[in-house]
Amino acid sequence: METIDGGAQAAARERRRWGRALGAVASGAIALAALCFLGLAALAEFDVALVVITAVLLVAGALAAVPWRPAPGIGGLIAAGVCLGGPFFQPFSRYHLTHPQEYTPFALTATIVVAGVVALVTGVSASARSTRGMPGWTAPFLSASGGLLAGALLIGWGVWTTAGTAPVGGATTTTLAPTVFEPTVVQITAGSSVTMRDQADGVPHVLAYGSWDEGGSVPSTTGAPPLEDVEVEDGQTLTVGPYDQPGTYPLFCSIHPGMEMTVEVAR
Ligand SMILES: [Cu+2]
Repeated sequence: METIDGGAQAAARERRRWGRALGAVASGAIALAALCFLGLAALAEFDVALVVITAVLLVAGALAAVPWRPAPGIGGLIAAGVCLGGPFFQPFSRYHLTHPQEYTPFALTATIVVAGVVALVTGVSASARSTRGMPGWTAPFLSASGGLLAGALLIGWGVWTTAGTAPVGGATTTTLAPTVFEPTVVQITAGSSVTMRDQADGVPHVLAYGSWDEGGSVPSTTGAPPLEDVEVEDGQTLTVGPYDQPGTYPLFCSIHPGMEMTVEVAR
């Protein structure tokens, strides 16, 4: 009897040991996701929702490292809800995952998704401890996740550098994507107007003359049609014009840092 009990105890110790190791992996993945959310928050001028998500993830990450059997699983589930809920329910996350042209938010969002999957799988299995030793899939799964993320970041980087930042000229219409105008330069002739179409992704924009570089100060726009804090959302189309005076008019969205464009009016 004694040897059987001793064996059972050793097996239980072994399960606790690898359970904690996987919990530590989950905790690290959640901390990485929290860091990425902090980066997104910084890009959005510390948007309250993103700061709150960062805080929730820090708590979940700490929880995953607690040596109490259900803790890593709970931490992993919270992290998965936050990290994977975005791409499924937030048009903003989906947009960034499919637009590596805006590389920083793309890289942060892609890392969040992979970290969320890793946290879920490792956290839940750390709590389940259903095998005697560390599950055999652990190493291949972690390498595959790392490889997938590295591949996505590399391909995205390639798209970013080749698609480049060169503005597309010649358009008289621009689209309002979540954080950018597409294209960023609109060329028209004097007397015509500019059409701005919201992408209907649930992200509102507030448009005015000015640019982020100039701290939002309004440049001289004498002769330009008025545009002062005009809100556009839900697929609305806004026509600004006509522009009667030739010139270059900088325009920006006052709630999305870096979102700016110019209207070039030729004779
Ligand atoms: Cu905007």
